[in-house]
Amino acid sequence: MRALPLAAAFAAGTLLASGAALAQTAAPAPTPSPAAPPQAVVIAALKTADGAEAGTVTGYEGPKGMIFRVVGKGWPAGWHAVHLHAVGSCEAPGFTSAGGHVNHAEGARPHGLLNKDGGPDLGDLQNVFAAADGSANADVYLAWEGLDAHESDYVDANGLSFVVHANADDYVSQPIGGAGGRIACGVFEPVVVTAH
Ligand SMILES: [Cu+2]
Repeated sequence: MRALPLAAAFAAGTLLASGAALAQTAAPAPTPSPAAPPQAVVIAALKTADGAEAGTVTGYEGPKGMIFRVVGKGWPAGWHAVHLHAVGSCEAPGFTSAGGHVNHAEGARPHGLLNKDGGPDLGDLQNVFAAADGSANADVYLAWEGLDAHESDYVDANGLSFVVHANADDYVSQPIGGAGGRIACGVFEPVVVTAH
């Protein structure tokens, strides 16, 4: 539910208060309504190189960045790099059709969340750990602060993919932090909000 504009909410509250005063009754203390849950804006279904389901990634947008909720299954145990890749295409087995990390020819940045020479690029995210049973659960955050681009650059004509790598990202080395091969991939689709 969309929040009321502040002025409208204030006016409604004033009317309620004056009505209660006219009726000479004790108005119950207003109960704060719970904050609206975040609304997903994009979702990707992950698949492995052999076509098996590998979980989902759901993106939530905020004013200064995005949370990507990762729910993985069937991943090799241990740490894995996850990145946003620039093309919405996941052709097995190599997933090279997903292209490189989201970045921009103008003002391109080197890879690495811990890179001291101008990183990170626009596809860099935090590593995700998979348990012995292959499950993985994490929220990874993409901050737009200090970046030249924001969400409008992500779902462009080429789309956008989420790629899981074989190894952890060291957050420094080029071009992908030593993350190794691509073991799972999913194309982001917009989440369509249906009216009730
Ligand atoms: Cu990558």
